[in-house]
Amino acid sequence: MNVTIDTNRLQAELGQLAAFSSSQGPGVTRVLWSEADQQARAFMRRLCDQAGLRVREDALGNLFARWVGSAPDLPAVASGSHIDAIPDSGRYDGTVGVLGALEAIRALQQAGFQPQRSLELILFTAEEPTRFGIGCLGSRVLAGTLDPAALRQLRDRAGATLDELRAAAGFVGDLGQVALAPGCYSAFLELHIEQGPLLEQAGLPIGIVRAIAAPASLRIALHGQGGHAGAVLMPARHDALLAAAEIALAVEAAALATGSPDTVATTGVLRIEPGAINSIPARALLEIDVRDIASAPRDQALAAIERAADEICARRGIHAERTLLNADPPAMGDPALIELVAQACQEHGIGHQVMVSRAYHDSLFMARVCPTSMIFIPCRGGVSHRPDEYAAPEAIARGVEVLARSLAAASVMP
Ligand code: HGY
Ligand code: MN
Ligand code: MN
Repeated sequence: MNVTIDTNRLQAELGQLAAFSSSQGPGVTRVLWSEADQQARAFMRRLCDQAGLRVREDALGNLFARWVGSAPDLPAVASGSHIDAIPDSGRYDGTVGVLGALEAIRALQQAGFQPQRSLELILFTAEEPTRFGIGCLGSRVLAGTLDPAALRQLRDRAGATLDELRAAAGFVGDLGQVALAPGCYSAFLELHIEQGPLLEQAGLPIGIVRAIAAPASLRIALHGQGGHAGAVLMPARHDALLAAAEIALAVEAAALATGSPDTVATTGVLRIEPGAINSIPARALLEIDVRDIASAPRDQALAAIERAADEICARRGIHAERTLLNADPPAMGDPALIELVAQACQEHGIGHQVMVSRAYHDSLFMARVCPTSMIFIPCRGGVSHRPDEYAAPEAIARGVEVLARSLAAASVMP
C-alpha cells in the first residue's frame, strides 16, 4: 500500500498547535483546562471533524475520534497521546502522537484503505502532572485505576477542585462513565518523540517500546517557624528552606545509591513562603519525581528519601506532611504488537530497535486496557521538556508512516 504523509500539512498543524500557549515563544505552556488548552482542544476537534471522524469527549475531557470500520462491532484499534505541555517546554512532546495519529488516518483514507476494525484517535486529558501533581490523569481513569472519589480529592495550587475546573471547561458528565469497558480495544499504539538520545546516537529512525518506566511522585510540605531575619539568632531557627535543601540533596543521593543505572530522582518543584528576603522561610513545598525501569530500585529510593526526610526534619525541628501521589508499576509492551511494528519497518527497509522508555506516557495505563506499545522517533540531542526540543520533519513523517502501516495491519487482524 502506498502511504503518503502530507508533511507540509502536518508541520503547519504542529505550528498552529504550538501557538496555543500561555507563555511567550519559543517555549510552549499548555496546562490542563487553561485558555490555551481549551483553544488547542477546539483546534483538534475541528481537524477531526474535517477528517470525517466520529468525535466524542468524556466527562474528563478525553477526546475520541473514530474512523468506523467495516466490522464496527469488533474491538477497535486505537492510537493517540496528549496535547498538554508543562511550563516553558517543547512543541513535539505528545503532539506528534496526536497529530501523527490523525495524519496516519488521513494517509490511509487517501490510500483508499478500508479498515475492518475501527481506527480511533485518542487525545488524553492531562498526561502532564502540572495541574494536579499526578501524571496521566485521563488514561489512569480510562484504565479504571483512579475512581471518581479519588478524583474529587484533587486540588490545583490555587485550591480549585477538579470538579470546579472541569465544569468551567465545559465537562459536566458523570465521572463514573469514563472508565473504558473491558475489551473495547484490540490494540493501542502511541507515536512519541524518544525524549532521550539513544535513537539519534544509533542513527536509527524508529524505536519500538518494550517497557515503560515506573514513575512515583512524592509531595512533602514542610512547616518551620519563620521569623525576623535580623532578630532570630541562628541556633534558634527552624528554617523550612534549609530542611528542604537537605532533602533535595538526599533525593539525589537516594537515586545514586540504588545501584541501578536506571534510577532517577528529581526535586522538580520547590516553593517557599513567605518568600521575603528579611523573613526566615516558614514553609516549603517539595514535589519529587522518582523512577526506574523496575519497581524495586524505585521503591528503594523512595524509602531512602522518606527516611532521610524524617531524620532531617527531626534534627531541625520541622513538621513534615508527606503525600505519595502515585507509585505505578512499569508497563510492558505487547510482544505481538512489537512484532507487527517491526514487520512494518522491515517490509519497507526502515531501521529500528526495540527499547525501553524512561519517560512515562499514556501507554503506561493503556497497557492495562489492551495490548500496547509505542513507536519512538529521534529528537535532537535527546532534549525534551525544554523550548529547544526538536524533531525533524522527515523523522516525524517516517514515524507517522510506520504508525499508519501498523494501524492498517492491526485493523485487519482477526
Ligand atoms: O514526565 C514524563 O515522563 C512525561 O513526559 N510526562
Ligand atoms: Mn512530557
Ligand atoms: Mn509526552
